[in-house]
Amino acid sequence: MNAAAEPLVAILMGSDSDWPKIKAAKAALDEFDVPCEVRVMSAHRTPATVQEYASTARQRGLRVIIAAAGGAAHLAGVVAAHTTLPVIGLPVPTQELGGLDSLLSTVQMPGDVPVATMGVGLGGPRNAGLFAIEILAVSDETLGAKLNAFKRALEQKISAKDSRLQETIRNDGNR
Ligand code: RP5
Repeated sequence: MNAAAEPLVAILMGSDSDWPKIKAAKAALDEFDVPCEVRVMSAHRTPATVQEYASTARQRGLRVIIAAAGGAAHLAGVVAAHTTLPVIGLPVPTQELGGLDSLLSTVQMPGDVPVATMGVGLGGPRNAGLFAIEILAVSDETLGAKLNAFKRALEQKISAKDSRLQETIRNDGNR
């Protein structure tokens, strides 16, 4: 897979003001060479565009949709209402209520319309990208192997941090 190929993942956001806060989702997809498209559309400001996009997404070859929004964050839910593709909800932090508003509006879906909601804050966007990759990897062995390598590298990274911390604690104790 590569970025020039037809997109398998869509990253949608309610406003371009969301982009700086969520672009780690695309960085994760790029890291794994998963082609994606990035669009701004709003459940409230451009509802017809959202309906058209979501209801034709599967036939256009998309496999997973990440939907990010802040405040009264209904984008992921509305997208999920119009598609059978898996939808990953990404609540965007807000100045007013810190993102709790976005989180609750995204996660509290009624039964029969699932949205897999990520956390608010730094980890959420990256996890949205990685979760999309994990969904694709269910039927893609190459991607599965890349995820295994990623997990091994993560293990090594944290183990190195642990060794460094032990060293720091020993040195502190010797002072
Ligand atoms: C939401 O309203 C968007 O997802 C964004 O997080 C928030 C504010 O949008 P702007 O007023 O910055 O365009 O729909």
